[in-house]
Amino acid sequence: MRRAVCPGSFDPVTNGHLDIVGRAAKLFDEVVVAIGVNASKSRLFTPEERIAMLEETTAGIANVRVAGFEGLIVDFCREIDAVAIVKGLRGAGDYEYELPMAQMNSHLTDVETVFLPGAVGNAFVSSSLIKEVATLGGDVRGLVPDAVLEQLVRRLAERTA
Ligand code: COD
Repeated sequence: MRRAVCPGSFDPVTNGHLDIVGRAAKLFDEVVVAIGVNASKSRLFTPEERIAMLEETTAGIANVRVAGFEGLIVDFCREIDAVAIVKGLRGAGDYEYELPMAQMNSHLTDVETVFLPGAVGNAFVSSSLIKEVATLGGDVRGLVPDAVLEQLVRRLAERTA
C-alpha cells in the first residue's frame, strides 16, 4: 500500500486543490487530504468545516480520505505510514515557496515530496483570492465546487450582517 498525503489549509477547498487530489489518487493507492494550520494566513472556516467540505467534495474518489493534523506534516506522514507528500505548483512563486519546505521535510525524514503542475485553467485560483474576490462581490462560480460556493456566500453574509 503506497499512501500519500496532500496537505494544505483548504480555506476553502478550490477546484485547483481538487484537481491535484484527484490526480494524486491515480498515482497512489491511498491519498489522505491533510488539513493543517498555516500560521501566516487568517482563516474563514474552522478545521471541522474544512474537513466536512473536503469529505463532501472528494466523496466520489474511493481512495481518498480526509483528516486534520497538528504539528509537523512529516510527523503526521510517519504516523499514518505515508511515503510521499503531494503538492501542486501553479508557477514559479509556488516553486520558490514549496522547494525549501520540501528540502526541510527531506532533511527531517525520508518522506518524498512530489510536485504536480497545476492545470492551466486553475493556475490563477487560490483560496486567498477566492475569499478576496467573493468578499468584494465578485463571481467565483466555477472556481470552487458549488457546495463550497454556497457556504462561502453564507459565511461572508454572516460576517457583514
Ligand atoms: N492549482 C494547483 N495547486 C494548488 C492550487 C491550484 N489552483 N491552489 C493551491 N494549490 C496547492 C498549493 O500549491 C499547495 O501545494 C496546496 O495546494 C495547498 O494549498 P493551500 O494554500 O490550501 O495550503 P497552504 O500552502 O496554506 O498549506 C500549508 C501547510 C499547512 C501544508 C504547511 O504550512 C504545513 O505543512 N504546515 C505544517 C507545519 C510544518 O510541517 N511546517 C514545516 C514545513 S517544512
